[in-house]
Amino acid sequence: MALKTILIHPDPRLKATADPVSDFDKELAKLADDMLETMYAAPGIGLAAPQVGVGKRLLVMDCVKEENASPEPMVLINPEVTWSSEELNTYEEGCLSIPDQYADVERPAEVEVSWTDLTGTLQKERFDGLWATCVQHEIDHLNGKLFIDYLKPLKRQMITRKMVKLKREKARA
Ligand code: K1U
Ligand code: ZN
Repeated sequence: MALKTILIHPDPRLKATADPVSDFDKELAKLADDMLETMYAAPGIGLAAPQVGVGKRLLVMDCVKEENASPEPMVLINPEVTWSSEELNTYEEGCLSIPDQYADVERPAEVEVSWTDLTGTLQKERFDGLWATCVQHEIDHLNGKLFIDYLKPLKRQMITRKMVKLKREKARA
């Protein structure tokens, strides 16, 4: 397994719509493994392929936060939200592509998602709580959308300016 570099906003690759996956091969399994390793190392609870510069509709997540609980890694390929609850939930979201910035985002509290797993088998599941927030955040990444796109323009610009400064400092170091 290998750690991938996580892109930092602003980057055009984070604004692009990712392409559907058609080849369920060893290369895809290796990408999923590398993304899970990168997510756990960050640490994070989710990661979408565009965040590591790969324009494919693939995401990984594990929202088990308790220290002694068993991990529950999930790999979702070509995921689609097939149902959303009317009830909404607000969660203070973060993003590995926008380090150290957090903001409240309102989303459907429950969603049903269908996807293909690494063996090419179709799966469907209903998510709630943090899992529902995370899967929607990650599917947004596949559509070139970031959590800051839900914020007021002024707040979004402020965060973007901070990220431009951070990237400039990182490039100099
Ligand atoms: O997509 C990403 O950038 C990952 C992001 C996912 C996410 C977080 C919060 C709400 C929705 C989606 C993160 O994992 S940010 C880091 C984070 O939330 C976390 C890190 C360590 C422990 C627990 C949470
Ligand atoms: Zn994110």
